[in-house]
This record gives sequence, C-alpha cells and structure tokens, in this order.
Amino acid sequence: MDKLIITAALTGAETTREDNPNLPLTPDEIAGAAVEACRAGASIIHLHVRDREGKPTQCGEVFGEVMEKIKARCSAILQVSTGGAVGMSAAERSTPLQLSPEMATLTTGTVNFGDEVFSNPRPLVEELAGIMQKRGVKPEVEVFDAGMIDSALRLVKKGLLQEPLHFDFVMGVPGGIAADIRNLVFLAESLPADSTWTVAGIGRHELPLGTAGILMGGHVRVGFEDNIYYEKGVPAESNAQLVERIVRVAEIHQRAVASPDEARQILGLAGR
Ligand code: KMH
Ligand code: ZN
Repeated sequence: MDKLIITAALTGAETTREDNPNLPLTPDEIAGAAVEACRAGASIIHLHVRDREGKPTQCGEVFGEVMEKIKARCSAILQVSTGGAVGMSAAERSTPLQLSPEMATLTTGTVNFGDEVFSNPRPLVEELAGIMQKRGVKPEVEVFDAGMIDSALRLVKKGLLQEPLHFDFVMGVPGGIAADIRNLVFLAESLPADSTWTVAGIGRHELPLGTAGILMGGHVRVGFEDNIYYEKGVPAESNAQLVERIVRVAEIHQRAVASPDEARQILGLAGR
C-alpha cells in the first residue's frame, strides 16, 4: 500500500467565522494554517482564498500572495480550487490556473449543493481541463456524485485528461452522493486500476470515511472546508488539529504518512 497522502482543505468557500472562529481567512492566516497543517502531516494544501471582507474570491493576486507565503515556509503541494464558490463565472474560476500551480481541482459534473447548484456544464469542464493540460497542472477530479467518474473518463477519451487519474470523493454534500462506506467502496471500485483517490467526508463523516480510506489504500482530506468540528458540538481549534488526528488514525493502522516529496512520487508529479 502506498504511504498516505493527507490533504488539508483549510478555508473553502462556504465556511464562515460564525461557523468556526478559528477559520483562516487572510493571506497570512491561510499561509500560517498551511504551514501548521504541513508540519502535522499534510502533503497537499487545497486552497481557496478570501477578499478583505472575508468573501470567497478567485483573485490571482491573492492566490499568488498566499502561495508565495506558503512556498517560503514549507514544501507542500499546492492545489488551487477551480470550483471557487457557487455562481462564479468561468473566467473567475480559471484565474488561479494562470499561476501554474502543481495541482488544481476539476469537478466534472453539475450537482445540487444544498439549496444552490454547483454548475459544471461540459464546455466549462473541458475549458478548465484544457488550461490545466496546457500549463502542466495535475487535475484532482472532484467527484460529488458517481456520474462524475464517467464524465472524467470521457475527458480521457477526448485527450483532455491523462491517466493515471487522481480523484477526490467529496461525500455528504446535500445533493451529492451520501457519505457511507458502501458508496465509498462503489466509487473506489469504479475507477481505472492505476488511479489514485482521496476521500473528503463532509461534517461528521470526515473521520469515519477518512478511517475507511486509510484501510482501503486510498488517501484522506480533512479541514475546515469540509468539517468544522473536532467532535460533536466542539469546534476544531485548527486545521492542524484535524490533520494530527488523522495521522494518529493512520499510525494506529500502521499506514505510514507521505511527505510532500513522497506524495509527488505517488501522484506522478515529481519531475513534471
Ligand atoms: N465551493 C464549492 C462550490 C473545488 O474546490 O474545486 C466547490 C469546491 C470544489 O469547493
Ligand atoms: Zn474546495
């Protein structure tokens, strides 16, 4: 089994300070949280950024500032969001790709997202995939529902994605696939054999699905984008605290945790 890649999704686009007062929002806070998460065992930092009012933005300057601040202090793989926030335009969503990050997310289908719709029509998905291909950015295919795997495989046939693919199963968004182990097994078994995958369980599903991911040979995402609690009714103190806990789970199950460079080897990023 490969070493475990832990992704820290630090901020997201939906979580607020009212949800958890420890949410990192400014470039310094996000960079600080990334460095702490990396020290705790995360090898990928999934990045969203906020404007001065704390609202989600895809502004290239803000992403650039955060990325430079992280790179100065740790070697984590930086993965920018092209999902942004519900309702953002194609131009906004693609902006951080201009920074040629090592990785970026690519959601391959539309899904209900609570009371809203996270819209990913095929032309938009193909445009984002094409930019990633041109810039040598490794996509992480975000799977909010099972059909998004099939859509990703169609992009492979069109030459817009290259195998081996890396997937993130985001499970438990109201409107997407339910966060249970039967579904996780189904999703993992639906992938081409040479794929890698990670699981992001939303809310209280983060820990049990992360544990299942560790046992199944997958990888795990934790962080305030997906879950704000350490336990029922107790807000997490930091993203690093959630990373530390999943590291402990991995240790209990004797699954070694990957360093950023080991994660680069596993994901085929080394030497790209
Ligand atoms: N904020 C969600 C609507 C991604 O990062 O690519 C989309 C999202 C996925 O967070
Ligand atoms: Zn995200």
